[in-house]
Amino acid sequence: MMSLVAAPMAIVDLASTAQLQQQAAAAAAAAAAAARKQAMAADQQAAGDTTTTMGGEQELSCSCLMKGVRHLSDSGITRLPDRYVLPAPDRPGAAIVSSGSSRVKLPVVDLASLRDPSQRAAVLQTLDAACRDYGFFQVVNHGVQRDVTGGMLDVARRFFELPLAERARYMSPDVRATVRYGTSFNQAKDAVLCWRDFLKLVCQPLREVVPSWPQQPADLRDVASRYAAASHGLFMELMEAALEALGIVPSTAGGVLGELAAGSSHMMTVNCYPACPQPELTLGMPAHSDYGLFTFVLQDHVAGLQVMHGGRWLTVDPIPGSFVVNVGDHLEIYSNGVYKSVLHRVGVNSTRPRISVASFHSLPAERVVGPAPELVDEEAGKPRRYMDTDFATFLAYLASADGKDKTFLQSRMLLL
Ligand SMILES: O=C(O)CCC(=O)C(=O)O
Repeated sequence: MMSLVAAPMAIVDLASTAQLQQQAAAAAAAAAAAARKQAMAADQQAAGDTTTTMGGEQELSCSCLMKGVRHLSDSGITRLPDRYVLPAPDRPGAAIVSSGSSRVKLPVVDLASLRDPSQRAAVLQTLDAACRDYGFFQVVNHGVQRDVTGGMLDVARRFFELPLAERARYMSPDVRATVRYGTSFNQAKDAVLCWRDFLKLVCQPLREVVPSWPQQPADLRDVASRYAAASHGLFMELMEAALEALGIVPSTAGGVLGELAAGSSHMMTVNCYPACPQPELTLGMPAHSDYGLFTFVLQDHVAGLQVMHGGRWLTVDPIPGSFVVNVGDHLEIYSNGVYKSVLHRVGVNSTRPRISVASFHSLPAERVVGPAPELVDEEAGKPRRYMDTDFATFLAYLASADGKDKTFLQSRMLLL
């Protein structure tokens, strides 16, 4: 038992240790800030940007903005540049905070239970209800090792810490490039920029594309390819479960699953949302739905993802080590509207950077997707609700005027 004399000594020791730690931390932070400034100056020189520091933050050049938000955040800006300020009706209303009434615990799909024949039916019901109602759920007990998920988040964070000149090697205007580094949502078109930098990696066929992925950090290819393989495995398992829940008979389901096993489309977006000086005025990503069948999101412990439900934006409470999974446009179309591809967006905050990894899984790009014949029956009051679609239709939609006032999914709906 500790004596009464020893206790105050211990407190004094702890207090002084804390002071020393604070001093050491302050010195380390000052050194890191100086190093960052030096690295930024080198970056600016490398990229030929001499206007950045001359006119203050409101006069940031366009080329500087296109260097992304990590670059801006590192420069220590205290006011959001105008190009990031959303019109008042589109603003998130409030910065993402760590707790609050609009936080949501999404339905949870336990994969260990799904794999247990005695519990499978109950889990299928949970999955089915989640896809019909929220279009979103969290997957736990999935069996993907922590070193794979944690390793992916860690290598993602280290990628965005690389000097800009290294990251910029992967900038490309080609949306079909197997590797693409960029900023905002669609930087060529966005009238207002988003507070996000990203690295997009095409993941299919994995062995063929990995050699084109970034060489730095040195373990990125190994870690990200192990993660991509695990994500694809889970996708196949959840697709099989979703088809079963929809009542699509195994022979037909075998057809779609067989097609997916033979070749699918799989793209991974690694997102970086640095701390933002005025998070209430902007978004990390605007409201959108996803194009494919299912999207898997791996996020760190910082909240940011918001889901539209019942006319309100709800912030998803992250469950460490889990995946947030959402129904994409293709699955809404294939299920003839039974499952919902729901709008979601990303809010940012002023203190904590956030990393997420979104994996988009679907059928091959050239495959035409329409409602499953099993789910269309005019006489039973289940008319076909969507036109067939493929990637070319999607690209045509992006280039058309339709994109201004309709989502892609709305543009594929049949008027009944
Ligand atoms: O960062 C997130 O949580 C979501 C990312 C997302 O919606 C996307 O990449 O499409």
